[in-house]
Amino acid sequence: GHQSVLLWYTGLSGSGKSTIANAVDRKLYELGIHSYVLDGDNVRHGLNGDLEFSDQDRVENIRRISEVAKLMVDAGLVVSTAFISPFMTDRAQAKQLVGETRFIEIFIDTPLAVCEARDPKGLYRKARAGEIKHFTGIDSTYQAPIDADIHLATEQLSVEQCTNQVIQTLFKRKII
Ligand code: GGZ
Repeated sequence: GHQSVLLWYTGLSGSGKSTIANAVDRKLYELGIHSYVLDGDNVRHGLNGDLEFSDQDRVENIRRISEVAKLMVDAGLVVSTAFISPFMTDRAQAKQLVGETRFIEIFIDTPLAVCEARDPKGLYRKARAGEIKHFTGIDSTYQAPIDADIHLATEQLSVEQCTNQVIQTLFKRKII
C-alpha cells in the first residue's frame, strides 16, 4: 500500500518539471502505485482554458489545480503537479489545502540562463523579442522556494538521479 500525497513541482519554463514528474510517475506505476500527473498539457487546455499569464490568472490557475489535486489525493492517488507556480503564497495555500503532511514541494532548480539556452519551444526568444509578454523569468516574477522538501540542482544531476532522489524520499518518509 501507499499513502496518498501531492508532489508539487515548481520551477521555470524549460526547467524539467514535466520530464522529472513523468519519470517519477513511471517508477510509481512500476511499483504498482496509482498515480497521476497534472501539467499544462492536461489542465491549461481544458479546465483552465480560460486563463492566460497575468499574475491574476496564474493565481487562479494554481488555485484550481490545488483544488483538483486535493480531490485526487482524497481519492487515494499519489498526485504530481508540474506548473511553474511562481508565487510562494499560492504554493503555501496548496500545502494548507491538502494538509502539510501530504504535501511535498520539489524545486526544479535550473538557472534561467540554462532554461533560456535550451528554449525547447522558442518561447524565451519570443519573450526577449517582446512577442510574448509577462514571461516568467523575463518580465514576470519567479519566487524560488527557500525550504523545499526536495531541491534538485539539475545542472549537476541526470534525470535518472533526480527521479531516484524523489523516489528515495518517498521511501524514507514511508509514503511508499
Ligand atoms: C510562462 C508561459 C507563458 C508565459 C506560455 N510565462 O515551457 P512550457 O511553455 O511548456 O511551460 C510554460 C507554461 C507555463 O504554464 P503554467 O501553468 O505552468 O504557469 S503558471 O504556473 O505560472 O500559471 C510555457 C507556457 O506555459 N507559457 N506563456 N507568459 N510560461
